[in-house]
Amino acid sequence: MPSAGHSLFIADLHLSPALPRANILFKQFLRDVATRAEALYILGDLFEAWVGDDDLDLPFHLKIAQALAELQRHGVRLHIMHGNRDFLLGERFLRAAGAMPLSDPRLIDLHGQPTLLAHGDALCTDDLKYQAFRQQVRDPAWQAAFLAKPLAERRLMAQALREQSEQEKSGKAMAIMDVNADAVAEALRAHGYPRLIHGHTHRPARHVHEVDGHACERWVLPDWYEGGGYLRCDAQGCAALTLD
Ligand code: LP5
Ligand code: MN
Repeated sequence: MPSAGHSLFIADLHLSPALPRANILFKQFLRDVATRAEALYILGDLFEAWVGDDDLDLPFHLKIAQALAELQRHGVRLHIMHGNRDFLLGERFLRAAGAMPLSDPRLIDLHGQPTLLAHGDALCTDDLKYQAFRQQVRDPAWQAAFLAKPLAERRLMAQALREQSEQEKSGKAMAIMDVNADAVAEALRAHGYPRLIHGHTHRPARHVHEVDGHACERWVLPDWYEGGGYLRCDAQGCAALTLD
């Protein structure tokens, strides 16, 4: 039975002390919009970079976790998925935020409609250099070795990596950094032709993919660099909304 409430989806907020505007918008969104929902799904890249849960001691990070934890008082379920910037978000952060982890991809029943949730980076299969990098940093042994380094060193490594990433992106064609149509079709086929919601590419849109005779909706969430936006879904369907 579809429920009467609604759910919200956001991704790619890239929160950091260097971008106070997104942080202000996010706090307003949590207070004025998210508190009315049944559930809030954060589909990756809540943070610009996350180098380990010991960085929760930074007041900027702690305040975000506390603002998220407020949702529990309003009965809003909170689900968080890793992005390529914050794949090291761990149990300590989730506990502080009162959030449940979401694997990537994850199929859910969204108000009666099967819906596949993903960050989106794994669908960018044409970006071979990124996929090789992703495989390396998602390896538990690599993560344990990285997390064993002092916090200050991890922050410097993340900064160096961000600079390298920006440099490499400027030499990559836009098409390479978008999702691959075959990867999308394969994911939809493997999960029974659901609706798909993802972020990462920062190209907000509603697409329809015809896969094996099934018309599947694909919603791409916006980033929060220039204003924010979210997807609102209920039993009738989804709608993309912007914030000022
Ligand atoms: O994030 P976005 O959209 O700008 O770019 C992504 C891909 N880049 C990344 C890297 C992140 O931006 C940085 C994440 C910081 C996380 C901090 C915790 C872990 C620290 C680990 C320290 C080693 O995901 C980019 C894609 C783009 O999306 C579009 O899909 O193209 O991919 C790249 O640019 C990756 C490069 O092509 C390959 C990088 C090889 C790096 C080799 C290791 C270098 C280590 C340097 C540190 C000393
Ligand atoms: Mn991303």
